Amino acid sequence: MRIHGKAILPALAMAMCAMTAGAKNPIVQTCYTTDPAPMVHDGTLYVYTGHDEDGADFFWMQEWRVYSTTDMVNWTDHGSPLAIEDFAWGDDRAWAPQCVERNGKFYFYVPLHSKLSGTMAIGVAVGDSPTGPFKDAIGKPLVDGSWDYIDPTVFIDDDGQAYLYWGNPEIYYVKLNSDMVSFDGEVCKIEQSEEGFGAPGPKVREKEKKYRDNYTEGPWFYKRGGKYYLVYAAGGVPEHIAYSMSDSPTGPWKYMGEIMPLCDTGSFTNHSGIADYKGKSYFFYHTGKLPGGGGFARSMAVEPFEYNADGTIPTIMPTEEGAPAVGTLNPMKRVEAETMAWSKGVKTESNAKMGVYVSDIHNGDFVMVAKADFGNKKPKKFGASVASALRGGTIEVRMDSEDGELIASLQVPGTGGWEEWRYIKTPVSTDVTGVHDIYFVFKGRKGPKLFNMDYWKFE
Ligand code: FUB
Repeated sequence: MRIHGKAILPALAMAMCAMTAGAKNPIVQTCYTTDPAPMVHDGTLYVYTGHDEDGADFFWMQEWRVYSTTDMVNWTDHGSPLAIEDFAWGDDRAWAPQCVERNGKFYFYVPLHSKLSGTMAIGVAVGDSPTGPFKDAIGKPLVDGSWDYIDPTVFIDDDGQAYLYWGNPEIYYVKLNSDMVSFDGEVCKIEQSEEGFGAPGPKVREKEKKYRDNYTEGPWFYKRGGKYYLVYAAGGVPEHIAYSMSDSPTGPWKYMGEIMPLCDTGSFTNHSGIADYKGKSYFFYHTGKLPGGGGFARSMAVEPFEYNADGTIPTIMPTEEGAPAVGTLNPMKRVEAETMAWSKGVKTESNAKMGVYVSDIHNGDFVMVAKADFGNKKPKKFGASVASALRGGTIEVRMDSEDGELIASLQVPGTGGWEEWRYIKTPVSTDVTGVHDIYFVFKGRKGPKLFNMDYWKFE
């Protein structure tokens, strides 16, 4: 690097890289992740997402995925614990999900195309852990029979009453029974009005009239400080995010304005979810910003924000930086390779025995974890669980940037199969202390897949 013809000292260049490293948007680089729905449970923030297929020309989505973090910068890929084939009555369009916990069970609400009605429906799966496994809770749709029936959002009020809202372009709700998988009575439709949502309902809108806004889809329903919030995609396509507030869980609603205005994100949809975690508030949404991304190749992103003193939500703009760290990662214990703050080139796969692991590793790819806190440990060894059906390669362990100081170099041999795992160790060449971003830079023959990586640790 040169400024005014003078070379900046390599150490300073490295320090600058270290300052700018960390997490970035989009949160996940190994596949496209859509329609993020956050849930905090037991000190961990989980996000449930859809999954746009590579090269898709529509929302031909097959599965839902789960990611988690405890520091907002390193995200663990839990794979896909729920897919279309888990619903015998569904055949297409694994769209925007939400998962909530009640009495130790996790209820995963999803829209999908119904074989029964030939339109969209909402199903509910249940599991004993936030990452599943999940199974269809009732063997049939919870609601079925309309193309409007997408994008479920669920909130359990302080009195124990749970509400399920959903819909595009109408807004519907039911009061769920305490079993979370049934409801009594009819599906209710919210009467949209200019006061409530910026425009009257889609059937009575005047074509030529310019309204303040209009509800489109993707509701996110929650309560804070005694007020109810309905955050949603608005304005038709392309979508921005707006919200309404109410003193009661079923309205009347008051339109409160835009949260995330129309921006150049490369995606004509947007879809939001909001959660408080470790004393801060976070706004999740999606963009088309991952390389190769677009309207049918979307990726979740996150922005920290603070509510205004009166409980209203400020304008939130998409950024590349995303959320700052609210914790560190312990590199001295086993860390799953699929826990990462950023990566280049790699994918993840999973199987029943190993769970999720990093795959598609080629020469020049890397995985980075942010804020690894070595304290004063000065580890002597670095080890990783790896598998290769071909000739393997090398894991270069570098500090603070992709070409930062090399602290270990692990030679990965062919192990006899892509799922023939071996744990291999190598010495650490430097005394490493303090907090660092760690880059695992993969090297080997140019062209072929090198190896898979399941977990790593410093000893
Ligand atoms: O991801 C498919 C659909 O696109 C969702 O259900 C909508 O909210 C929009 O994001």
